[in-house]
Amino acid sequence: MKISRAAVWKHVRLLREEGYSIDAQSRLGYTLVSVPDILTPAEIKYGLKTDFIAKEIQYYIKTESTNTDAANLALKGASDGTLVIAEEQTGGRGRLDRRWLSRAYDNLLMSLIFRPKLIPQEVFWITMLCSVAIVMAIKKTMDLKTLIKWPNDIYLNDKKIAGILTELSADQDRVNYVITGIGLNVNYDTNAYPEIRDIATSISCVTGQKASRIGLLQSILEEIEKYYLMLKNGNRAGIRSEWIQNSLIIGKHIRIISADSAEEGIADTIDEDGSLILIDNTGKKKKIYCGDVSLRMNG
Ligand code: BT5
Repeated sequence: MKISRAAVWKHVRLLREEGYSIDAQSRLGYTLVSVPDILTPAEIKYGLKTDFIAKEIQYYIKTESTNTDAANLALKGASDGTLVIAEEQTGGRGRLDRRWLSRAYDNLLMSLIFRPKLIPQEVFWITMLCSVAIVMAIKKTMDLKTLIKWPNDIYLNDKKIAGILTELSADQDRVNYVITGIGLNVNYDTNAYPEIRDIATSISCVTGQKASRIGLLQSILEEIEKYYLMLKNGNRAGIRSEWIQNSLIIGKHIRIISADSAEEGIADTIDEDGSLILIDNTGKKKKIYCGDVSLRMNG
């Protein structure tokens, strides 16, 4: 392909503006020295080994909430596996309209659109498989052991490193789409937000080094595809067993707090319907549905 020197120079200048470091030597040409840790669709797709997860990507430098964007895209017919990702959110949210805090370019802020053949009561499987996928990806790429805190958090060294927010649109007996939002602290600095300093952590907080977000993101997407295929193929037991093996709470004394009650006991297991089985102080088994409960560890 013929391309003029001026055109090459223009592209190099644009890449430099995006953060790519490019050396120029007369007569030898240009050398790519380093790529920035940005989450553009081209960077995400380069080397990504998935068939349908993140084949479609919507990227924002700044947006209100990737979950809201993903819901809007899903309404317009976006396909199963579409990824929405942002460098910064102005209205990142958790459950019950709690806030999700993240400085621009530090962390992973993303939402995936799923179109599973599930009834609304089975949607917890999506949260469950995404939790397992995140744990596996952090282990593979960072060699760090994280644990899942029912129903929707990932912990590292007893502090929260990731939160998952699953939202859905459904008729009575059929899911139209599921949006799973993931906030994962990669290079979050504990001084960034005093209000979560004591409860939050990140990869870099633990390793003492800045981590590359793109490699971790690709691994998460690949693991999500793997476990989503397990769900599609009917291997729910496989997902549940990985979840149980990587649980922070099973066997521990916990307290479950909801708007109008509190229950205490030992977390026994997670049932096939997504509920938590609690053995209370009298030895009686109780089923706890996730709804809007908070879970505290009593040691
Ligand atoms: C969650 O809610 O943990 C789900 C968070 C999901 C965030 C993602 S980011 C991409 C997508 N777009 C969105 O708008 N949301 C999703 P919940 O269990 O309600 O926990 C919220 C609580 O976690 C807050 O009240 C804080 O105490 C704490 N928190 C906030 N930011 C945090 C952070 N960066 N790291 C750890 N904890 C945090």
